[in-house]
Amino acid sequence: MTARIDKALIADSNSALETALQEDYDALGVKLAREGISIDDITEKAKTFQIAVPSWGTGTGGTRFARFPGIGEPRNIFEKLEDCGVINDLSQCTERVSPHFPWDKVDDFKELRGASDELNLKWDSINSNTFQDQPDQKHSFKYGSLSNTSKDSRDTAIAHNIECIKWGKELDSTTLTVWVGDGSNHPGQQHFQHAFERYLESMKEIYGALPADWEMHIEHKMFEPAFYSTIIQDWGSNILAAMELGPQAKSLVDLGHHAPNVNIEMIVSRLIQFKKLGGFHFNDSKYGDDDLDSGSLHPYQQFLIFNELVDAEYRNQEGFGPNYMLDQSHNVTDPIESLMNSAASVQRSYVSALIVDRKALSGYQEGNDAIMASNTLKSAFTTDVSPILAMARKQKGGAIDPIAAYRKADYRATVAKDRPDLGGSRSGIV
Ligand SMILES: [Mn+2]
Repeated sequence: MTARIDKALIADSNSALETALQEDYDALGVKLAREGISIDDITEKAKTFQIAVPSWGTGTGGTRFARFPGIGEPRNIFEKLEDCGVINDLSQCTERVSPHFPWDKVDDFKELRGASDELNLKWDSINSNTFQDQPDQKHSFKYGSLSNTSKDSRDTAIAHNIECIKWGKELDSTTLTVWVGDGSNHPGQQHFQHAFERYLESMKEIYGALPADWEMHIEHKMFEPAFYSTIIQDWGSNILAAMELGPQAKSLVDLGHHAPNVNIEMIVSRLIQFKKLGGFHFNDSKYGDDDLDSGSLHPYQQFLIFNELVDAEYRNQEGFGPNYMLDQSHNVTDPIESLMNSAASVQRSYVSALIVDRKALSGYQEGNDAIMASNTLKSAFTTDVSPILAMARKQKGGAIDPIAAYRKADYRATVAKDRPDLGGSRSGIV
């Protein structure tokens, strides 16, 4: 693991920016102090923020039409980890990696654990994959996995999820995330209730294999690959399944998995209220499940979600402590740059939500003062908290400007020598 960014390069890159940062930080500190907020307290909170990087996000994504990989792309989980190490070294808020099995399966999990330890990385949620058939698979998932009409296919999917728990234990993970593409493409193709019953029956078997300190996160998605109906289509089906399974089962919110204009922050509030918010997959969306970079289109929505999260954090809401993770597809950018940008974007929403005047907001809500309640949120959202984010990174040994430092390091060109293009598929999603 020699491909990490040199600490001296980060320090050098920071030295040119330090004076301006201090000036901006002091100016913001004066403004916040007027509002009764200590900027240093907020910076300390910002330093605790963590969001996991998905292992699959380190490679160039694609559509079903094509994929255009860049140079020096990681070819296996060890190289993906190296890239995650770079992201965390510069960003200082992404110390966890979320693997996807069997894509990231290795023969020796101790070796993988050693590699992550060496890079100061930990493991987040384990993602199972029953949305495609593996080369040697006897019972297909073509007509679904956990809800398939074939018991053999269902058992294959159950066994894979239980194996994921076993691998996850080796990595000290404590969460299994289950997303299935099961559903139907034609009206009448599937009996809705029977299919959901089969799904729940399968999930109960997996739930039964969860260690006591684990959670199972259920991810809903409106459509694709099933374009008419999907078994866990929305947060309603999701929370029903989670409630049916038990307290270790919770719902996961992927921002791209809702119909356009759905009020996601209210869904988040509902899940928090009933102790069912397991975690997030952050990304942004214009039309559907676009998997655009987090905060690139709807930063206010992302802020409003964090307004709910910070509210729950301050109220010490029972059962609250969701996992944060990015889940995006980088089609035209360097994935490392997109992931650093996105981690900072989500962190920005967290910090902006921290400076909301909650006492004033509560008063305006009680008094039905809609304009002032809205303005209270807008005031926090429009305050540029960039100096806090940069200071938090700098104090933790990261880069004031992560992308500038990354480009200066010429990382891709360096690793490209050790990572020759394998000439793999350039067709779309594979
Ligand atoms: Mn997702």
